[in-house]
Amino acid sequence: VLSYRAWLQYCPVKDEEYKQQIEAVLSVVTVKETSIIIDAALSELSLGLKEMCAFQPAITTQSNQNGLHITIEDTQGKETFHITYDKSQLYLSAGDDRGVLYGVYHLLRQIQLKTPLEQFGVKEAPKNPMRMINQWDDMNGEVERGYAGKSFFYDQYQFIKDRTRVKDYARLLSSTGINAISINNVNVHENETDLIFDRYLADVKQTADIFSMYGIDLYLSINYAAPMEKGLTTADPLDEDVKAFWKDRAKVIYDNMPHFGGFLVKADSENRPGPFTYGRNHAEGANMLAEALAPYGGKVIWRCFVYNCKQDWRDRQTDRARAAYDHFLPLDGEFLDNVILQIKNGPMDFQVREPVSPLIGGLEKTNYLLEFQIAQEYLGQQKHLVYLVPQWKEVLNFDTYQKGEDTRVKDLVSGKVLNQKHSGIVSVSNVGIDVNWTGHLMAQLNLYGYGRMIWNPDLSAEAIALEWIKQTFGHDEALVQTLLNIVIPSWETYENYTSPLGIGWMVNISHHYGPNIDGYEYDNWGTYHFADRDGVGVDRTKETGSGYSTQYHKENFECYNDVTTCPDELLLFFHHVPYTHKLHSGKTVIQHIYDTHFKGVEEVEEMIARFTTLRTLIDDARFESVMERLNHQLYMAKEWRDIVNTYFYRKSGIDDIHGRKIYA
Ligand code: BDP
Repeated sequence: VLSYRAWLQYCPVKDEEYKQQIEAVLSVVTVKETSIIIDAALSELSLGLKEMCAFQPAITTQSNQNGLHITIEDTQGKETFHITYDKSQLYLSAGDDRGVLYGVYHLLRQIQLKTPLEQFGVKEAPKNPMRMINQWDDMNGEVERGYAGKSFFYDQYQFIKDRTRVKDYARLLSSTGINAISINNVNVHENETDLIFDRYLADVKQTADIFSMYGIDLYLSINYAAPMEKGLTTADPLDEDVKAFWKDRAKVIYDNMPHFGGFLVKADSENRPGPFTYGRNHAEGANMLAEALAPYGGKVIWRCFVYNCKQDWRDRQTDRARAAYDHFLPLDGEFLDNVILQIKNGPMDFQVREPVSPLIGGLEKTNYLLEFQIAQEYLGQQKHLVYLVPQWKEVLNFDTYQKGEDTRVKDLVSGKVLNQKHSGIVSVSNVGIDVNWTGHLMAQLNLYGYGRMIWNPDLSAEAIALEWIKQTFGHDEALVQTLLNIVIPSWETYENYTSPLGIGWMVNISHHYGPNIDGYEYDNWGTYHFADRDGVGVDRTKETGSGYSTQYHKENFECYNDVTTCPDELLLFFHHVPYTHKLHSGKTVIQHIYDTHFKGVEEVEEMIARFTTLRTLIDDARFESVMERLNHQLYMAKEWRDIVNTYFYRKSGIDDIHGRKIYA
């Protein structure tokens, strides 16, 4: 099925001349080294060439023939590759076997993109050392915030026997450069602690082996209170029995799986247990695990999504946005060097628009990963077409001013500025057992784009989308341009018809789909818009608000804290203003709300009109599946428009200056 193959379509090359050129340089492959990763790379190469060019390369260790010459030069740096083309010879020299794998995927991509051979030459090194995916799969077979069907890892507390999908997933991920994965939900439920016990260890190992063929390290999420599930009376990190418990687990795990990556931990967050129960801080909590894993080179990835989820906005200090920074900045420098903090991109929770978490730009002496969410929990749950790379790139290009001007997030998370021992980017996955992996076929682009973007944050959102479109749908010019025009503005479109000006939320509680302006307003999850008859927005200024703005360096603090300089798109995140407040755009807040909501719906209508022109250029199955979702998106966009506009019209009593009909 085409949709299952995603961007590894390997469609037959129709241009005979090109095919012959490819055959001339790839029919013999010389490689001396062997490893399981090199084997996987060679079989992928054979598969791709067979499907695209109808030949399979002869693999040899010694050859003076023309062809592809693969070598490993370990002076070159881990995971790097260098391809040169020289008169019917192609050279792929890599820093290690992962570099070979990435180089081979690069070659296959070029063939899919019909790149002329003379342009195959390239020198590549991943910008981010860790490039990770978090699965939120539960062992009962559900996927938390999964919008593409159930898990393809587990069903009813068993690993699914047929591993074909897991292997194909590993291929898809490694083709974009992903090198680490955690395979179970950060919320570790009952029975799932058995993942680190005999009951499941053999299955975990089998899974780890599949991923390691593709250069991907496997991690497990653990329950901080696991010792208590296994009979201890405490999970206190300073307790000797607790320490012994984890040391013993580490030994057993690494005896089985020397290539195991480590633990991912959600502690003291949304009702999960953690060191706070014992009066310990998060450095004490994480370091205890880190000591257990250190002898084996294991890592502890420790999430910073820590806030009190049972607390209303009672006083300035209880602003949820402040929590991660308030908890973790004072611990900077106290974590062992195999601990890596995991920081969500914004201070709240994967909203359509948030400022960048001030922990990034704040921490100086701590390893960390930036966390994104590919799953569109708050962005239309893979029923709406939203291309996320433009949003992520804004985060990566944000200037923190940590070391003066031009200290951008992308250079901090890559380790370039602070030289952390471990650094990189991680994201919550968006896949499930649906045939097309991601529910919405177009959501495949976010998975592909994530991998490509974190390999090289300087690739443009357009360039990434172009690669994906051509590999997925082919090269027809009208098709490529039309799809590009659909995906590029789609994040902004989604923002237009949902919550305005950085305020976020306004979704139905718990499942987070569809509009509900006051859904969370009087609840205790710390998410508010404070709309009343006079105005809207959250005051996070230093003087009269929560003081969240003070968590940024001076330049950003001043910009955000001052209502006259705060960027429009974040205005209501930082300020409570009257509906008549004038934005930089010249519009009032209320008029902006009306205008963007009408515009958002019109943009979805335009998306549909554009997509309709592709009927003859895309196979029926894929066309229909996308069309169906676009129609639903339009229905929902109207619902958002009408509910948001009506709500603010009633609160403010202010008419639309264009006299459009506001009521549903
Ligand atoms: C929120 C999700 C929740 C996750 C949590 C997390 O609603 O399901 O468990 O984040 O990141 O976005 O831990």
